[in-house]
Amino acid sequence: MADLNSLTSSAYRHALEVIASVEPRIADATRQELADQRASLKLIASENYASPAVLMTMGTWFSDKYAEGTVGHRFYAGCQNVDTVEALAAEHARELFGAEYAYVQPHSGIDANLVAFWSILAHRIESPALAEHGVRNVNDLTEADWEKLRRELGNQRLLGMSLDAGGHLTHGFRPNISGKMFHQQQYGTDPETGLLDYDALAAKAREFKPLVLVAGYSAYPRRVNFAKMREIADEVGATLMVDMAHFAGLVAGKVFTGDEDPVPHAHVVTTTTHKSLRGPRGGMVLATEEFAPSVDRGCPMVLGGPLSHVMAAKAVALAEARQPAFQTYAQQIADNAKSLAEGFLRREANLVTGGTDNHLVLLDVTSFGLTGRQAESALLDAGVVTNRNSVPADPNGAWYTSGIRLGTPALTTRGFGAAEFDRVSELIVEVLSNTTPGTTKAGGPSKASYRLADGVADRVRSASAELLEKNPLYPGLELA
Ligand code: DSN
Repeated sequence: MADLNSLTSSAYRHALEVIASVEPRIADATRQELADQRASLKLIASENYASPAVLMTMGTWFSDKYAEGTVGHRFYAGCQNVDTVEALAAEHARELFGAEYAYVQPHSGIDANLVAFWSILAHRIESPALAEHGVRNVNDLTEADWEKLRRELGNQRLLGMSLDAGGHLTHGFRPNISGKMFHQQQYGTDPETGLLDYDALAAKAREFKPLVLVAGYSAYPRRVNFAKMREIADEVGATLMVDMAHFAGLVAGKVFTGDEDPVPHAHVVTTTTHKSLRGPRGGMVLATEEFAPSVDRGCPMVLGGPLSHVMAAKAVALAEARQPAFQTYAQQIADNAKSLAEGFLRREANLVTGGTDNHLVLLDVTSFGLTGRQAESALLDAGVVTNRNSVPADPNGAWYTSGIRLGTPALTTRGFGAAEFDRVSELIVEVLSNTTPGTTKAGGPSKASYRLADGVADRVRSASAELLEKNPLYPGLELA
């Protein structure tokens, strides 16, 4: 048998020829995307590089199949192979995370969170209502019962981490549906340390008495004690939902264990599958047996037909994550983040919370005299792909921001280690300390325009190229 690299190269070359026979511009853009990803330092904390096996699994005829329902209970005929796929993906997820139940149909993180919210509402509201009305099934409730339930549904409370403290849009941010379907309040971090203050959070929970306490984050560079979160939830009668989208790979790879592993502590855990978990773009919900029946109704409650080709790719990615090598990878993600943070601190840059102990670093760029937007653009000019991000109580708001969020999962997949990440911090500081803010047309200070000193972008690009060439993306994959 040919080796895997040459099989992969040959498969992609042929696939691109087939695509080009219909729309050559898409084949060209696909080739270019690989070239661009290969040539840049990808530091977006929510991105990664899925394996060729995961990527290829998405390009099959499972894409054509409708399969609303659940395994063995579908609303379409001919779902026997989708059943195999979904059951396998769920089995891998349960085994990998030690979860009682796994639902692999959500198409994305927001879908997974919506399934979780509605499941918690349905579970917490239907169960007492069913008992109160002496019925066993929601279908037996009368229209008057439903009217009462609808009023109760619209009156529930959610407490989640605020966006500028590192939470996510779907954790009760006002403009998001999660901030509209619930009465919401947000918890932040300690203004001095930037760290979660569990006592303040508990006090807020006691006062607000939420139905749902959401833990998890997109831009908080620290670990969370989920045992404490569960204690707080139990004390106020809340359901603990953890969104582990960002750090699912660290949970899968056993870097986060004990109190830092959300699965034994939360009632419901949601995740995406494409970030540190390194799978296909999609979502997933894990739950206790108690919540499983309501999560299982994700379709038709919130979702339509599952993406069977993506569920297949989830199964492949989860099988990869069950290999011992994934634990080594996950530990390296955390070690690399530490090295990146230490590199910044040695070079006198400011980090929110003063460091990291997960996969991301939040660099406060105000000490360089820049907004996040200026820093993001200057870095991109030098081939460093990051995203601007709010810092707690951000004076520049959510559009311009004052921070840059940097994550290590993608470059760790390429093989970068602690020394390379130290060099990355040096290159980033070189760009930022050679960038000056521009002015508006009226002559005032601009939050968007900037000037990167001559020669810096080229110098940083060529230094990055050395690192990138030593750690190739998809080594051995050749499209020409
Ligand atoms: N957009 C993802 C992130 O970058 O964190 C989360 O939805």
